[in-house]
Amino acid sequence: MTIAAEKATSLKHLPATTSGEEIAAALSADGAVIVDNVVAPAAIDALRAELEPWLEATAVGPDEFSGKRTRRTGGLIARSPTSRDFVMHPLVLAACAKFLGHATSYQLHLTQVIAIGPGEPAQTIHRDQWAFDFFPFPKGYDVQCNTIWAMNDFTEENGATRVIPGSNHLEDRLRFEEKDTIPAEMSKGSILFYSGSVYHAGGANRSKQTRYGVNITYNVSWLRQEENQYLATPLEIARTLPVELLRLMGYRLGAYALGYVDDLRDPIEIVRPDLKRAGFASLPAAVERPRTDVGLTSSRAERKRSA
Ligand SMILES: O=C(O)CCC(=O)C(=O)O
Ligand SMILES: [Fe+2]
Repeated sequence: MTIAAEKATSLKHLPATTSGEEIAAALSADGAVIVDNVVAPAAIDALRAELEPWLEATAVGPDEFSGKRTRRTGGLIARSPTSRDFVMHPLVLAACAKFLGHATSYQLHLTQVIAIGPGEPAQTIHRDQWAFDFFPFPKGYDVQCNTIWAMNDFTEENGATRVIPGSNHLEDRLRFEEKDTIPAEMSKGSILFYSGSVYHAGGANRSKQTRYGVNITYNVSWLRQEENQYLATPLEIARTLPVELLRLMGYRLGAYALGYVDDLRDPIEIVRPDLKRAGFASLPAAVERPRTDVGLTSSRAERKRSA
């Protein structure tokens, strides 16, 4: 398939003063949007300084998709206190809350510095939601809200993420080539937001410098997390974290009962026994009034109309 006739020539940019609503609207429309200069370069430098020993110790990828000249350093919450401010950035959380608002809640999916080394070829163009065993989610039901923070300027030459704007509306399992994509060029401290449904890839690094991006992604909390947050952050560190961050990491019930511990206990109790409460919260409204707006329970005629 070729989409050359409709190919977008640029990605939408929003200022740092934008809102979660505007980001979510752009994500629904195009599957990707850049928010410029969300943090000052000094904030990125602080993150980089904390992570430097870990970045240096990380091996290159084991396969072509991970990138044999690319280093992926995860476990950021345990390894870098500064990273927690990135994970919890209010603008990002506002965008996630809106974009994934059709689910009861969302959670942290993974944290990873992606350092694409010189000479790395372009990654295969993909949808991140293929990680869920290629499940064909209904069109319009997005399960991921993703960020890549530029740790240095992203340029076409150094491997800026390649995106196909609008491809979130296309069929699943399509194959594309680099010429179908555009580079998400942005300055250090800016964020590329992209959905799990948009086709994209890490770019080829044809420069002499490594391209550093912090990939922090979020998903609806009825799905499994890509990075195991419970094991990536030791319990002794988890006990020191703010409750909102723990909740985001998955120490919560996803929807009504997902992830409970032994006698229907909320997992937050294991980390913070002081937060113990009796039983589950009351049944969420969704249980009493099944949803009909996601295309799963609607009649064939309704599905046809909305297609
Ligand atoms: O590093 C990038 O720019 C994107 C990488 C990516 O899309 C992935 O690894 O899933
Ligand atoms: Fe990806």
